[in-house]
Amino acid sequence: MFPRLLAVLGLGVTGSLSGANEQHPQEVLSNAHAKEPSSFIESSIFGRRNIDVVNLPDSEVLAPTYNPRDSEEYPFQGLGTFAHLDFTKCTELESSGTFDIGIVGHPFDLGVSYRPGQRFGPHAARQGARRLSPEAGWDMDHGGVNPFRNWATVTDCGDISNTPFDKLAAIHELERGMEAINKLKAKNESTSDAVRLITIGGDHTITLPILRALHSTWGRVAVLHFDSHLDTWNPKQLGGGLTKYSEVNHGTMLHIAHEEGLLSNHSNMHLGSRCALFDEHYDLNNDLRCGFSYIRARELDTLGIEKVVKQIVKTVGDEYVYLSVDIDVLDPAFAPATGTIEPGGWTTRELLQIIGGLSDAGIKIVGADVVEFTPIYDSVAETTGIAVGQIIYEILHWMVHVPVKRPKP
Ligand SMILES: *[C@@H]1O[C@H](CO)[C@@H](O)[C@H](O)[C@H]1NC(C)=O
Ligand SMILES: *[C@@H]1O[C@H](CO)[C@@H](O)[C@H](O)[C@H]1NC(C)=O
Ligand SMILES: [Mn+2]
Repeated sequence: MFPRLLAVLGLGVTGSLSGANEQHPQEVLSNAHAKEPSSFIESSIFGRRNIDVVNLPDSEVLAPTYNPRDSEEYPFQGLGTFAHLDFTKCTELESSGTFDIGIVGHPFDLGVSYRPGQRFGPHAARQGARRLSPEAGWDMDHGGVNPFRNWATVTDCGDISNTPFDKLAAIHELERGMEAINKLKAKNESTSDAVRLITIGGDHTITLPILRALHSTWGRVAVLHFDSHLDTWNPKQLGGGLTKYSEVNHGTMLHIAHEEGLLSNHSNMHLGSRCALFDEHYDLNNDLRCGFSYIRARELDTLGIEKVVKQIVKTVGDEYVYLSVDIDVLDPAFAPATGTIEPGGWTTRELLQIIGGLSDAGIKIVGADVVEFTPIYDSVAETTGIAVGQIIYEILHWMVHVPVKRPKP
């Protein structure tokens, strides 16, 4: 799809159209095959022309530089799967081994403390990714790799259905859905023997059911948590003590994940932190107890990308890594549409560059989410949705670049 568009714009994927075929549309239109215009109106570009397009010699038509497929879609067309991927209802698959990497939506926002609306995130992130496509997925920033057309079969798994009326029931539905998908065999088992998922949130609470579902396959995982907030808050500080529902929310899920033994003991990290604390000492002490260290957003200016990546690599080593990107890690200039906004964050380019650095370092990624996108607050230019789509594309590159094998039982 794109390549033809690019070819028309003179930006052919394989370079410009080659010598002999080089002819401008105007020349094609005014060639000898058309009969002489009888008036100015007919000769102007607004006039009707009797061009026998079908019988034009091939060389005079702008030749496509690729083979169009039957299913080709232009960016603004199609049913709206992520990056025009094929759709697979992964939670109800009867046959295993049909894909390697899935994009899955968790439309859930019952755990938010400030701006709601993350239940619309998966849909809007797919819209934000409509400019991406397997047919034009080769990437200047990744040595020309097309992550949709490499060793891995990538699919859009659709959304995991969950009730909007009961938070705990919804969290269990999300966990059961993720378990069902994680159990499937990967298609290219010789390269990477577990299916891996990139989840589109949903508020940050969804990371808890995801980590629960991953545990039986991977054991404790090191969480790389890109977020302006800590999200290890003790429910006693944030929301807890009211009902059994109030403890679990988008600021306590990492605390609960630690208590449940889902997290690595010491290798988890917050990246891009810049939030206010409830207490002078308690929050950070509790955070340390939950196994986290952190690099604050402002430290990027003194450390630079390279040292940030090095510090992360040193911390996680060869542990299995789960990546959780709260879109509020970005500055509101780059991602205004989020639940709990904090000025002074990273740029989209800086985040992509750090994620790319972790991929280059071969960090073993077993799953990922991008959460807290609240499209009702987005700009008319879809600023946040497009950023979310691009971050998922970058994570996909990482999963393709670093195949993983399940731990031996
Ligand atoms: C499986 O992965 C290998 C690379 O590790 C690749 O050469 C092969 O083509 C892949 N198989 C399929 C069916 O895509
Ligand atoms: C992590 O901590 C748990 C609970 O204290 C302990 O059982 C486990 O051995 C520790 N794992 C490692 C790798 O240190
Ligand atoms: Mn968060």
